[in-house]
Amino acid sequence: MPIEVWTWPTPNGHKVHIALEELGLPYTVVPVNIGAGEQFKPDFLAITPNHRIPAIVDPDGPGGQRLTLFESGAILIYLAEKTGKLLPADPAGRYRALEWLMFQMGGVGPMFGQYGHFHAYAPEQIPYAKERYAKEVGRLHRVLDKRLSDAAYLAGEEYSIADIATFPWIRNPERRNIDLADYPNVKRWHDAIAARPAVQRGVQVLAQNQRVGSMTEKEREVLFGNTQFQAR
Ligand SMILES: N[C@@H](CCC(=O)N[C@@H](CS)C(=O)NCC(=O)O)C(=O)O
Repeated sequence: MPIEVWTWPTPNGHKVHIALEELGLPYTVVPVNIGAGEQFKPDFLAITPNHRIPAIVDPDGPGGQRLTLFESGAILIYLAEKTGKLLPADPAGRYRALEWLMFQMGGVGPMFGQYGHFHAYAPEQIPYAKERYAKEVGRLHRVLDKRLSDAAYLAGEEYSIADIATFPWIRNPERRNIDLADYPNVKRWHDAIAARPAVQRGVQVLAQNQRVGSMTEKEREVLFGNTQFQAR
């Protein structure tokens, strides 16, 4: 039975789409339009109390039991362990992959997200916030560049879920006013991953739903207003 992926075409969604394509696992997509507030519907809340995409339902989870899972990092670890792929087999390599996966989950994702918020979405211009997250985005690119000057991929010589988690946040660098020419090792790594057929398929999942142009008032209210913050 295919894995259900509750998702939307955003960087965190793309991680799971890419991993599933790389692994060749059968999956079906359940679109959750986060601009329209579908993340607050009871059927989605039953899978994730955090009402954020992505989440999965694997009818054939551990012990043959149905498994629901949210948080993209946990989903990537699960898919890697389910298949025995995309995580180095040797313990040191495995911890290296988990280290960079956590770096993405706790650093790159949240910081780049805040950069986007204060540069593109905040209703008022807050120079301190804009500058803080721009500096943090630059710093995180420098850390990645240094790592990738020592190794082909984040975990070492093997492509892993750490790369899959990070790539969707590095593509479209112009969104963060980043020129990858300033980070040559990140650029080399980015170009190698972007050329992978599974990655090209993964970023196309639900691509027709990607927002073009600026956010509507309704989307702004759902994502940043009372709808987002009401108790559930
Ligand atoms: N740490 C979570 C973050 C998930 C997340 O922030 N998802 C965003 C889209 S990229 C979302 O669902 N936003 C909906 C909302 O803010 O209401 C993960 O990696 O899965």
